[in-house]
Amino acid sequence: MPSSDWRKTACNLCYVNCGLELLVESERITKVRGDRDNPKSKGYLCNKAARIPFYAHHRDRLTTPLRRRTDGGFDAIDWDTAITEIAARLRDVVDRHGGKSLALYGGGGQGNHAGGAYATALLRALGSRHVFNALSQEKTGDFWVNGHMFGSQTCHTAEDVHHCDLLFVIGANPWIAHGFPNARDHLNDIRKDPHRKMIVIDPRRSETAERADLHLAVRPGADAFLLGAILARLIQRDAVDHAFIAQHTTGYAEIREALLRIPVEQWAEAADIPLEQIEQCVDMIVAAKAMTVRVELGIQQGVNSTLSSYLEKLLIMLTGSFGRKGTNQLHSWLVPLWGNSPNQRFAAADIEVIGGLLPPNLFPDAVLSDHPDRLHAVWIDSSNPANTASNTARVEKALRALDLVVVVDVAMTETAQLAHYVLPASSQYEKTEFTLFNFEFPRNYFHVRAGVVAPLAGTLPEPEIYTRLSRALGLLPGDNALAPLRDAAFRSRPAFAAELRAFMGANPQLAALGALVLYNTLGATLPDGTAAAAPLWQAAHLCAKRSPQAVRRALNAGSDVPDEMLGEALFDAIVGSRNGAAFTEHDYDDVWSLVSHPDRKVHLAIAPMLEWLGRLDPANAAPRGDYPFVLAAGQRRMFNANQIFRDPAWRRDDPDGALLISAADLASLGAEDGEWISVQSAAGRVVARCKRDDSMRSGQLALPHGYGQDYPAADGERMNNGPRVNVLTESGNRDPIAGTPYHKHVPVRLERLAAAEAAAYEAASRRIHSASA
Ligand SMILES: Nc1nc2c(c(=O)[nH]1)N[C@H]1C(S)=C(S)[C@@H](COP(=O)(O)OP(=O)(O)OC[C@H]3O[C@@H](n4cnc5c(=O)[nH]c(N)nc54)[C@H](O)[C@@H]3O)O[C@H]1N2
Ligand SMILES: Nc1nc2c(c(=O)[nH]1)N[C@H]1C(S)=C(S)[C@@H](COP(=O)(O)OP(=O)(O)OC[C@H]3O[C@@H](n4cnc5c(=O)[nH]c(N)nc54)[C@H](O)[C@@H]3O)O[C@H]1N2
Ligand code: SF4
Ligand SMILES: [Mo]
Repeated sequence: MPSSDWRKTACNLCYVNCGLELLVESERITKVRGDRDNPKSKGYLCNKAARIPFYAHHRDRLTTPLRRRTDGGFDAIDWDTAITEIAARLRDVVDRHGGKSLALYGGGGQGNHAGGAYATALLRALGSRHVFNALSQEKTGDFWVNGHMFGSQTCHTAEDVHHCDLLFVIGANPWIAHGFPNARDHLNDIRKDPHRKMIVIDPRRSETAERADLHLAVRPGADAFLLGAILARLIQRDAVDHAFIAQHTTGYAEIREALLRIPVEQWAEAADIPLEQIEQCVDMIVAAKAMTVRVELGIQQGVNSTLSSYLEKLLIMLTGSFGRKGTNQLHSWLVPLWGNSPNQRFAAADIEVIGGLLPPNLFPDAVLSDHPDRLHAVWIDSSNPANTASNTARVEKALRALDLVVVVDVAMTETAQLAHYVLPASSQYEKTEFTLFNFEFPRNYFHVRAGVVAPLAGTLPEPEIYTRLSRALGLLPGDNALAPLRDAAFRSRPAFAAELRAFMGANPQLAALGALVLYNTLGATLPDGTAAAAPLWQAAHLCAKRSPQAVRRALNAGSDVPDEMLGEALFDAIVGSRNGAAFTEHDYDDVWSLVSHPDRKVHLAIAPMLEWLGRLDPANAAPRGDYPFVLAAGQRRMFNANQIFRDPAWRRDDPDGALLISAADLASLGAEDGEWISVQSAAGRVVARCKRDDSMRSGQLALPHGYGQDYPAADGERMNNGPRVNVLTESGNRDPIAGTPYHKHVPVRLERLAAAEAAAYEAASRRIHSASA
């Protein structure tokens, strides 16, 4: 192999996962460019991707397993010792408290879901299905609504932004956060085309709102009032799509009645939006031929989030903006990223399980309660809950209370610092990876990435970690026992399929560990070292069975590929391509086959939602007295990317993660722009540098997501950089159904600092940034 060349992969910084080419020189990534051959992103790239070398190579990567001492420090241990000891301690917890006392937290971040398949397999083999992850601190309210409307929580709406003539953005900032492919290109195209429009609902004049034809600067947390008022006006003006409603939905009469009860004027006032703007919004909806609605955390982590998700779906359905070119759709899956768990509850924290997931906001309760089903051990992979789950103090208390905490990560996170064992993973550019963020319709894509640089010495890819652990636990047979399967895989796929059926029939106890069996057998035969993609083999077969026409179209497969070989062809296409491949290509009409209700209709009336709507009280829309400001705790900015980067030098601006504040609020505080300010909530206090920002509404503040990481300064001392925003969030400030946090609505008060404290913050900031420069 030449010592320098461009290698194909994908970006791991957000869930769009754009295709990339990385220049690798002497096993280091030195340059990043968009991959024009990637069929989804076609060369697109945003500002963050150029900084990927700061993720891949930095001086705080983990290179050895660590075991915590009683004094809180860590000893380096070898892999065999780590695996043996962890297996013994896991076995002990399961023997004493049962498999259900164990939970998985994480299982994949923005770029890595391969490991999650294996972690889940091990969890199930040990007798638990408890999984906490980031999806259940943002999307489970949406999943719950989808479950009722479409018949399964895995039915998930996609957006045809490319073809819409009205993009309706609610609580999302795609210019900065992306969230759909090639976001900035699409926003620019809409702006330039006089026939295409955009409406944005956001309290802030965000970078996206600036480009909108209509910006509704809603009062923070008042989206349900605003959406309710818009829906009521659509019905009053008889601007709904009666033909669509009659043909494709049930329950219209009931929701019509509920929406007509809304006192529009009062709700508009609660939302702080003039009635004329609501009329203008309805006019634009009526004029549109194809509207696509795009939502994100502004409502999903806003007050009344599940209700707002419901109202958003009603907006789509009542206007018939579904199942046509340029509207919202459902999409197919190669493997669903979450499950369907209607009416299941998790007793230890008394909460509904949605999409098979438990909400991080309830994680401390699940550990600290005295319920007999409480958790005793947690396995954390690709997640940093000590920074990203609500209420840092309670999360840390829960982590300290557990009998066993194991963290698998690439770096020494704030969570890892509280673990009993820390296991160093190879980075996402050192191993095979894929994500299950495949949300496109009518063409949907899948991308298996091979490693582009060698694994850092001392690290292991996750499938290897889970293989070793499963063997140490006596759950997975050794290599010799699997050899006949591997031999069959080298002979032919049909031979492998037959051998596997016989093997699994004879070893029913291995049912949960199918992913590991495939990795250790079929995996050896896959191109470019992509063994970790082996579990997709079964997924490809299932997908080909579910949607044979769509798979045929995506693969361009003619009659020479018989139905029974279509799954193999799909699997080969996916593992064989280094720049991603389409796996389904639907007709727009196929969307109805993706609805799970047996009548293939959208069920509009959801009783708990209509009750909630009836309970909304406009008197509660304004903030509380003790805490007069509303903080959006966790804004996406040009230079943040969850907890993925740790070296502060990656950021080209906003080094301290500033508190954004309007000029009026800054003046009433008597503070200077750039001053260090104390932000106090009911849960805790952080100090941040303030920044005057004229896009903010008065009374609303914003702190960024993705700060608060420790990193060694030049002298080796670990220093924390930027606000640990979840110090301020309360786990109880959450959605009553989904348990998702109301992060966009944290009541806080501000205080100026005494000179000495301000000087200490200033000095620490200088030290961190000069050290990492
Ligand atoms: N740069 C960057 N991009 C990212 C990420 C990142 O860390 N950095 N993370 C990725 C991830 S994991 C996610 S989930 C997405 C999230 O992506 P987004 O949800 O688009 O990003 P946010 O900035 O969290 O919030 C979106 C908008 O909600 C608005 N908002 C605040 N309060 C309210 C309210 O009460 N009502 C309404 N309607 N809007 C409100 C904010 O002003 C903001 O403009 O971004 C992804 N992309
Ligand atoms: N207050 C507030 N809190 C929030 C949010 C907010 O807006 N406000 N946003 C929420 C949202 S939307 C999200 S998605 C979550 C994200 O929060 P988390 O679920 O904690 O996920 P990440 O921040 O992406 O952290 C990824 C972790 O994976 C590690 N990692 C990177 N590569 C690998 C790898 O290859 N293998 C392994 N094993 N580990 C790896 C990184 O070092 C990092 O520790 O945060 C949530 N928390
Ligand atoms: S949009 Fe997301 S995936 Fe694409 S380059 Fe930017 S951060 Fe990476
Ligand atoms: Mo997220």
